[in-house]
Amino acid sequence: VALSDPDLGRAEAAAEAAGARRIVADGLTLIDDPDVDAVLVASPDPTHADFVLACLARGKPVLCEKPLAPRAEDCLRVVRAELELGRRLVQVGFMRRFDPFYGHLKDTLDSGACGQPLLLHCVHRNVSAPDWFTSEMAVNNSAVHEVDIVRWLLAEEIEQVQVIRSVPKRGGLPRDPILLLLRMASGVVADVEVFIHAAYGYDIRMEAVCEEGTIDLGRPQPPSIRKALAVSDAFPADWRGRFGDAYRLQLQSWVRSLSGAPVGASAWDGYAATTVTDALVRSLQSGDAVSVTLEPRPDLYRN
Ligand code: ISE
Repeated sequence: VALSDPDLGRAEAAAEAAGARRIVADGLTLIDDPDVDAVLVASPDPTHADFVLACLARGKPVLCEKPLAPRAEDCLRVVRAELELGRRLVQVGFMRRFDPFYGHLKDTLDSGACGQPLLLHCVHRNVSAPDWFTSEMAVNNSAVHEVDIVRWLLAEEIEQVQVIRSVPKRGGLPRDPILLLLRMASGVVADVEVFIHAAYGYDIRMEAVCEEGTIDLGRPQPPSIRKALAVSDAFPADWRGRFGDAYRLQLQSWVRSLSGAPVGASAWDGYAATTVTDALVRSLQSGDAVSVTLEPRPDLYRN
């Protein structure tokens, strides 16, 4: 129906591709438009919470890109507004929950085929980032995906975190790569390598180490090429190549959910994930282990 972007050229191109009937000057005008039934927020992270609150004030369902907000206090404002409404209208775009490979990993974990999980090893490597990307964003914009997926896979909360710094890559971020340690309520530990300027490709990995065996996250397999005495296989340049199906499946189930029950990550999940990344940002600065304390989970967010 309508599309908004501060960059008019991009707005026009996106409106044409999506068949949008009008381009609106700003997000709040779009949310106000009586023809708009539901809203997808994909704006810069610090603007998310206010757009989502505007949707709630008008009773419109909203799919908001992750993170719900870069700081937990803003996520909490959204949770409180939704509690006041008494029904869930917010979905947070943690699209990995819709990725068939993570889905398979979760099914295998839940089946108990490999026994209880003991450790998770995760890798999150990007080719590079624009020069406005900061070390804090490596945590609250990038690693927030692992924070959410680890909570979802193990169905428990993260209670303590620590950031271990390594030798930074020359010419990159002041702290890149970094290693995150996430300790779950059960004692299971997840380690996450985050390397924003890894250069060679977009590479997301996870291995769950369980009592009887391990489960490796797969990935879509591009054709492998044998040539000049070598075998090679390509990496996508960014997340669109790796998670295209996850985004499509997420959008399809969000659209279906508009006439049924909510799906995907809730505002509470957005709040929980950002509370963890807030603690990680504190540890990034101090190097110390930091405890994570969540508000009590309201009934609205119990499944
Ligand atoms: C980006 O915003 C994303 O959401 C990607 O999925 C993630 O891999 C990347 O690190 C983020 O910057």
